[in-house]
Amino acid sequence: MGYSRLAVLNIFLVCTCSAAPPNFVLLFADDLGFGDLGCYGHPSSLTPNLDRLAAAGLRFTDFYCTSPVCSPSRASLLTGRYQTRSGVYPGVFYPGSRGGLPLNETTIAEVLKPLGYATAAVGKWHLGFGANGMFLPTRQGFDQYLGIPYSHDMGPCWNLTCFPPDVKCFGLCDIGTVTVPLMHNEAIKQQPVDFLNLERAYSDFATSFITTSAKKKQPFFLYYPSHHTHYPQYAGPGAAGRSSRGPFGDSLLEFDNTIGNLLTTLEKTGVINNTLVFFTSDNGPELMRLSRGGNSGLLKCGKGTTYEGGMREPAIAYWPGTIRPGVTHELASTLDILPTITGLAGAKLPQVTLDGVDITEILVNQGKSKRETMMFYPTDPSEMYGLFALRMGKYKAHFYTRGATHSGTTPDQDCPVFALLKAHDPPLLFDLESDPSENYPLPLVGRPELQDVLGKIKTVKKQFEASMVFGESQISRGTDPYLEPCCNPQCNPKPSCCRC
Ligand code: CSN
Ligand code: MG
Repeated sequence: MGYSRLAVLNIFLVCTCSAAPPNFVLLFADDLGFGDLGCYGHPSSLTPNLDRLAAAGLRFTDFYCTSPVCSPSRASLLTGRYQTRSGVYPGVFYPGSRGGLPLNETTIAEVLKPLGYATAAVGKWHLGFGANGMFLPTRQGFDQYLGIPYSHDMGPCWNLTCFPPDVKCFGLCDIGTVTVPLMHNEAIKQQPVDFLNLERAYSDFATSFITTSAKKKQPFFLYYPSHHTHYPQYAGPGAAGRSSRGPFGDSLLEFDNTIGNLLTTLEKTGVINNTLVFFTSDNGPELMRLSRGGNSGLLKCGKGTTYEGGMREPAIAYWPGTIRPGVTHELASTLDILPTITGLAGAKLPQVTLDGVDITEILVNQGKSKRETMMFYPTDPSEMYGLFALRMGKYKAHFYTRGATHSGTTPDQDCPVFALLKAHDPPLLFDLESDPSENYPLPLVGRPELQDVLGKIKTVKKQFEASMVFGESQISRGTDPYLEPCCNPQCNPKPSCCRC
């Protein structure tokens, strides 16, 4: 009896000690559409490193984020929960926002910390700043942070010049707020940020984090939400003018260069075979920026809408020796990243309602997804309207549709803001396998099998909505100009004096 217990204990020790827990590198593009990468059909994007990940890794065709705008999508990625639960809605956070991702939400970084992981975030946070930086990444499980805490158009963009330095970037930015700051942990390191050298700073920070962790044999989690390819696009000397796709292509190339540096570092430090690299984007392309916006490829509309172009995203998983090269058509979401990382690391799931499922079976065996449905909330979710759309298997039903400012300018009349909120009863039903572009609503008359599908979708919708507990809206808490990050807090007149 005593002997067998010891033997069991011994086997347990051998197993846990011999396999080092895997590292995680989570790469998150901003406003990058389904059609923006060469490996998703774009003819002129230049992304040799993302192409390398896709060729040697697993590429998803049916991968979704949870919101057609930024902050809610990021909240879901880091918590594994729909944004309605955490209260990260409606719309997005601003520099002076009072709210942020609530501190009692558990992020991926907080899941991994108890196991001894080193954690770092670099790039665009956009889950709040708050009084005394109370919502920064360092308060949400990240040991270190280097980045701009929100969108880089949330400040006057007079310092946003492209390379060569005398060429002004395109378009307008928010001129009412402070200039864009670069934060290191909780301190302002530079204001306004020097965009031409920003990517180099990010790359150096991230590669040194990987090198230090690998040398210490400490497992690590690197979260790199890039500003690329959000408007206004910028690129430093390593990428400006080097793609054939113009400023959008240059900005994407600059992100891709950093991905290349990270891969080289993972190789050099000998941890590449024990690291899951995952790439995706926060929401669809900003079509209102014309050729400077991204592209949703064959999908309908883009950012701000609950059509496929707003929320279906490129996604690539790469882990040499563990993930075989291939393409998967399984349904998956940013919601699934937290449970999957938790499972792979052997960590504990947060004791809250999770909306994500573990997709390890898809990653390592190209197996089936446990995910049966995907819910589509608009930028301003409410209990009154509930879900705008629901995908179940290959079918998607739209209960409401609406265009968006961010999706203006394309010839499709359903995309721009002029397409007002429209209720559909019966819902518009699409077969996304035969019609991924949502061009042809299925006729329901005389089609009992489709009536049946719609009945099931309605039942699932009702159950889901009945179980959804809306968190108190964090973005409706509003803004206070005194909360805008200023490196010279007592200066006058604000915000123009915030320069250091
Ligand atoms: S987002 O882009 O933060 O990537 O979603 O930079 O929805 O009003 C969105 N918005 C500024 C933005 C404003 C952004 C909005
Ligand atoms: Mg975005």
